[in-house]
Parts: sequence; structure tokens; C-alpha cells
Amino acid sequence: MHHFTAASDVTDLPALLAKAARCKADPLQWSTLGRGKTLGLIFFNPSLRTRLSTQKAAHNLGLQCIVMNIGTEGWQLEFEDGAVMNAGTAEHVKDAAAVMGRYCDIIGVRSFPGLKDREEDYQERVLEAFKKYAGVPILSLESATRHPLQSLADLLTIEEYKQVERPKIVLSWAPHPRALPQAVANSFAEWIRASEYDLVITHPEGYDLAAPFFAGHTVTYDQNEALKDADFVYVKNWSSYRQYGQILSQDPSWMITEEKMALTNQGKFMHCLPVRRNVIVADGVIDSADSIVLDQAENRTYAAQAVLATLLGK
Ligand code: AN0
Ligand code: CP
Repeated sequence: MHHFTAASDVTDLPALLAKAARCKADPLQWSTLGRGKTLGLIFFNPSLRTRLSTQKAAHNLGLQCIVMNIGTEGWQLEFEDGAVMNAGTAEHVKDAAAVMGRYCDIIGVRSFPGLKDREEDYQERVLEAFKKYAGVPILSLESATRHPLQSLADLLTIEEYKQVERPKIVLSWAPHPRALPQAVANSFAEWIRASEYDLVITHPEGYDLAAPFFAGHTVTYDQNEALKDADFVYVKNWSSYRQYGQILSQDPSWMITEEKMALTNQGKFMHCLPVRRNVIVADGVIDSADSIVLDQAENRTYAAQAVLATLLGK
């Protein structure tokens, strides 16, 4: 594995999950693996979990970490090849990424989509530029279209809680007042496929994910039908892919309530956080014994640790 930006970067997913579980069982077992090496984490967007869990994972491996809020504290970057830079942008990503590659052995990048230009977002312009110019492995901290560290932690959590070999896993859209990326939902669907589980995706009309992400999964506009007998209910808002970046529905009946969870097989409630309480999910659900959101957040550390260890050659 050279970069970690999508499920397809992983050659042996069961082995990576096993490695994450080993990291959780004994977090300091490879505490000198990263000695003398530097992980750079750069953020074009806010973060709580990704920022803290990835730093904690680095600490557990003896890896030094430097963090920069590049979106607010860095020079405004140019991404256009051959641009005449006589306007707003102060530095070309060609130079910025190459410089960071001289300071860091691995670079983590968080870069959300603009949600205006679908082609530009789905080409992963920022992530691809860092891959091209940094000269070191690139770790996605959530890109325009994917959030692989989240998905790996989600899978680890499902492995911990599943009671049958092939649990019923549901991904449900829920309402949100702002336009959010499709990245978490895309990635969850992609990683569930990579682990050869079945997935039922439910959302209102117009919210279909891009075809490569929902391919092979069941899609229904009937949320109650989807929730029936579910073992895991993964909830997330995303904006429309088809009418790109738009909010087509704020229908409050899609919020996950105790009544809806009663349709499931005492299903576990999952969300990547941050979550808007009583918009996405009722307090009674997220605060219930069947909510595993804190386990997901905790597992972010061990997902990141397994990935960093792999990038360091372990
Ligand atoms: C982001 C998103 O939906 O992609 C980050 C989630 C981990 N969420 C928000 O912006 C609220
Ligand atoms: N789940 C997640 O990635 O959270 P942050 O945006 O706070 O990092």
C-alpha cells in the first residue's frame, strides 16, 4: 500500500482489520516503529475526531506529528496547471506539496468538496495534486468523495458488535439543514462492498449516490422497509449527487427515532459524528444502549494506527 485514499488502495482488507484489532488490544506494541519519522496533517476544513485520533495513532507508533490548518493559516493555493498567478492565489500546490514532502514521511490531507462543480470534486483535484507533487505517501483525512479512515473504523466496529456472520446493514439518509458531502456515505458503501457484506441504502428520491458507489447494493426509497430487521443502522446526511450539491429534502420524517429503531432487530445505531441531535437522530436513540457512535469514534485511533503502521512498512 503506497497511499491510503480509497478501499482499492488496500490489498488485504481482513489483514488490515486484524491489524487494527491488534493495535486496539495493545496500542504500544509498535511504539518505536515511527522513530525519527514525521507525519504531517494538513486541514483545509474543520475536524475534531480525525485530527485527534490520527495524532494519537501517530503517538502510539512513536511517529512525530506536525499539524497545519492550511485552509486558514496557509497561503491560498493554486491548482491550475500553467496558471498565470496574478490574482488571488499566492502559491502553487506543485511547490507547497513538494516542500511538505521534504519535511514529512507521510502527509495526511483533509479536503472537502466545493459541492458546486461535480466533475472537479469527483476528480479529487486536491488529493491528486498532493499524490502527484509531494513524493511521499498520502493519507486521506476525508477527501471530496471518500472518508476511508472513517469507513475502516466503522468496519472494525461492526466486526466487534456483529452477532451473525452476515448481519443486515442499512445506510440511511437523514435530513440536515446544510449541504453536506457524499463522502462518508460513498465510502461506507465502498468499504462494505470490499468486505463482501450486503448493504441496503435508503434515501428520498434524488439522493442516489454516484453509480460506482451504490453498484451491487440494494437501494430503496422506503426507509421503514429498509430498517426492518436491520442489525446495524448507519445514518448520514448527504446532498444530492444528481442535482449536485443541492438540498432536495428536509423531510423530518426521515429522522431516526425510537419508533424507527423498533422496526430493527435491536439494531445498533451508527453515525460518524459530528451529528445534529434531534434533526438526524433523536436523543433517545443516540443516548441508548444500542448506540455505538463512541465505539466508532474510539476505533478511529486504531484504524489510523493500522494504516500508518502499514504505510511505515509493518
Ligand atoms: C462532514 C461530512 O458530512 O462530510 C464531516 C463528517 C465526518 N460533516 C459535516 O460537515 C457536518
Ligand atoms: N468523523 C469525523 O471525521 O469527524 P471530524 O470531522 O470531527 O474529524
